[in-house]
Amino acid sequence: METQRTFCRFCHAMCGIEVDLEAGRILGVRGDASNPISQGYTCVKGRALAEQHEHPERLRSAFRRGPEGEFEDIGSEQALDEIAAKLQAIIERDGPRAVALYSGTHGLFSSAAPLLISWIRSIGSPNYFTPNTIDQPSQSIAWARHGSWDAGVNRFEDADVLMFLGNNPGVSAFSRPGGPPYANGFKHLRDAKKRGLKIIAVDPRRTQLARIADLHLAVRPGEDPTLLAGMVRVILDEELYDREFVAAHVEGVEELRAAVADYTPDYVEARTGIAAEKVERAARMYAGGTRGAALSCTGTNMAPRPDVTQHLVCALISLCGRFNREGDRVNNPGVLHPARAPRAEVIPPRDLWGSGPQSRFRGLGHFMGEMPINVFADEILTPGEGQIKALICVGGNPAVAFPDQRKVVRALESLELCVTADVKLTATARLSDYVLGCRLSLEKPGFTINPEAQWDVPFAQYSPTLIEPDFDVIEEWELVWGLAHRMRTPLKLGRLGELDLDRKPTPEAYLDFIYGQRSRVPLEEVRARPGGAIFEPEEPTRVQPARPEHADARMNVAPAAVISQLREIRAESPAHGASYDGDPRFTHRLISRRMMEVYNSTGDHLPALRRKYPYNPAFMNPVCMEKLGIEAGDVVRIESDHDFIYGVAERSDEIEPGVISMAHARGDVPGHDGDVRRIGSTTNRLVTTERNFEPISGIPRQSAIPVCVRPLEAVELAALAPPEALQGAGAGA
Ligand SMILES: Nc1nc2c(c(=O)[nH]1)N[C@H]1C(S)=C(S)[C@@H](COP(=O)(O)OP(=O)(O)OC[C@H]3O[C@@H](n4cnc5c(=O)[nH]c(N)nc54)[C@H](O)[C@@H]3O)O[C@H]1N2
Ligand SMILES: Nc1nc2c(c(=O)[nH]1)N[C@H]1C(S)=C(S)[C@@H](COP(=O)(O)OP(=O)(O)OC[C@H]3O[C@@H](n4cnc5c(=O)[nH]c(N)nc54)[C@H](O)[C@@H]3O)O[C@H]1N2
Ligand code: SF4
Ligand SMILES: [Mo]
Repeated sequence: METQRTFCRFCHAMCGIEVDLEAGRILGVRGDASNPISQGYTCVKGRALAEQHEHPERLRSAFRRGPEGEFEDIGSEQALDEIAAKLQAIIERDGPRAVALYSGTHGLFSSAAPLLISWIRSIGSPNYFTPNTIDQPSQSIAWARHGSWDAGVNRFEDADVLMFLGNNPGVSAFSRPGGPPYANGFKHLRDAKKRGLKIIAVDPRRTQLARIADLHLAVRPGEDPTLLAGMVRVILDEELYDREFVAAHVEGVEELRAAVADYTPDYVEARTGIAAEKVERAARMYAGGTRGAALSCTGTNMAPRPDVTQHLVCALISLCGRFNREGDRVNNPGVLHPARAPRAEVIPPRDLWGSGPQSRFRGLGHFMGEMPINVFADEILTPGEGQIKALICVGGNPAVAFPDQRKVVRALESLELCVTADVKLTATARLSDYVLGCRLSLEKPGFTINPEAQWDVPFAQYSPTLIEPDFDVIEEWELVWGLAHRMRTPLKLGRLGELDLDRKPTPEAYLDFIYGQRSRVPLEEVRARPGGAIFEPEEPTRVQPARPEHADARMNVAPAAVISQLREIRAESPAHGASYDGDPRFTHRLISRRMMEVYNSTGDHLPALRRKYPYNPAFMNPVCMEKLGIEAGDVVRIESDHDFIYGVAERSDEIEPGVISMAHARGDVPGHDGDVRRIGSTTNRLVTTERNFEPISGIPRQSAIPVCVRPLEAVELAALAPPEALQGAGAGA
């Protein structure tokens, strides 16, 4: 047996781990206590790496689906030959726009990410999709419209106050700039509290974070814009902002003051459900700190009007001047990223959208170089010039993760060619014509480039290939290279140059090409330090002074579009928040959440991760359950104004009556409704892409969804599925 130090790649956090290996098998996984970020932490998913790598349902080759839906093993080389020929024929017949690419979470995490974009651009198709447009697109919109600061927001290490909206880092291992590092973030938060950090948590749910917060604001789902407008009003009225910083770098304060003037304590309380006194206390606590950011993640970004919420978060940061200043130490000047010496200067507001390729639907078009997922299904289903006929899906699972599930499934079924590169036969893979099995984390080399920006220290780690599989699985970049090689599509990567289409690089040479040309520290130095190391530059990097030509640049806290949205929201009655859009049918709001045991849909088939909840529970307040006459474990029907799903009720006193809290991307296609107790269902069936979406990114309302809920009648239960199917809780999807 040998022990190797590597890092977990089940999720984006990349905790340091030690793996015991014997003859290509994983005997044990432990946290690496010497890793300065994760400090020995692992979660239940990381400890399931052995199961994930060795699961009997893993894809161990490439398959072609036959006419009866059966999958035939044809091996990856033949699969690539056939796929390339089919793509070529479709492009010749219908033009490049007929080909689309979806790079899901595991496409984006993989070293293939830049290659995937290069390939679809090279073909000449604008149909490049990623989860970015259904995750937190309002982050980029708000910072672009508001303007930003080259040296970034205050570092987590220095913060004395942090306000989190719709973020639960202890479970998601995720946060935003200014928040804790991803890996073991909850411990970093608890340590920071010991040194005096104050935490404000804004979440309808009493989360793990809310329980350690100094102030928990249990906002009514979707009412964050009103809450934030109320807080900004207090900060401006009481002159709690950083007047010196604002005078030098911020404009629009008077317009913003006028727009939030009507967000009076009474109005805010009536609408958000938070006592006026508590809103004031939160504003004073946040503004009373000296360093530390406000940050908002998926909860707020999926609820209605994320563009406004996110803008007000930017305004809370700029009004209080929570940016790194000239001379401040830059703790992480980049390791695998290029060296950077940021400046204490404003990056002025700019438009990042509106000029790229257009979609045929809803006035939407390219956003940050991507086609919005909002239009994905319609672009496939609607005949005419530009219709998508072929899809390559890498490390993603649209059949359960995309809004409007029923339409997305119809779209996937209707494709002329659907290719999925994954590690298991997912709901999406089963609808595909070709499925290519991919290498899992320990079967490929890698660097910790993805989480580097969230680390306050210049740490980096490399892992070689630890297990060489004896079956036919490929890396994601090999899929792209294999198609480009056959189709002769150039792979041009800007300053990195062009990848040779005739000589396939080795896995290590590929990493050198992608990361090695611009990293501050040569890859060889990182490779030479098993377990990783902190790579301090000889001289500490400091924030540089502003360039004179930037002296007049200002961030804008009052862009016209935001001001008019603030007026629109204020014109609604205060009862709006409480009455679920004024529609008496909808008695509850369903909010999104992450579960520790799965990563979106990844891991839902692994026995160790299914032990606690094989399905995704519909968490409800006991008062609601009593009113409905249901017990934990009963199946309920949850209905929005668009569609319905079945859910398995679970008791939770973390949420108020009137709220249902449920994860997304579980279950399977609608035909599997009868399996709800075994595999769960996806909340995405409740979401429509045609209403309640943001105008620039198209992100639809994926949290704070107005719904009604009722128990199933005995006859419905019987019609849904034979009782034994509902009871079976065996492993595997
Ligand atoms: N274990 C695990 N980790 C994950 C994932 C996973 O599936 N499982 N997914 C990964 C992905 S893709 C992402 S993008 C990140 C996301 O990371 P986070 O954004 O931290 O995700 P959550 O843990 O769901 O936290 C969102 C919180 O928002 C709250 N919320 C819901 N609606 C509202 C609202 O209207 N207002 C406010 N203020 N709060 C609201 C929810 O109750 C929840 O606690 O996590 C990543 N990490
Ligand atoms: N209603 C609602 N909808 C949402 C959200 C929400 O909160 N509410 N969250 C949204 C967010 S933030 C996101 S990011 C998206 C996620 O959307 P997707 O990325 O489409 O969904 P995942 O389930 O993360 O898909 C990852 C896939 O990668 C596979 N995989 C795992 N490891 C590997 C690997 O090493 N290689 C390859 N090739 N494949 C691998 C898994 O089996 C899985 O099928 O969902 C979005 N949808
Ligand atoms: S938090 Fe993410 S990286 Fe860390 S052990 Fe869990 S799954 Fe792995
Ligand atoms: Mo995400």
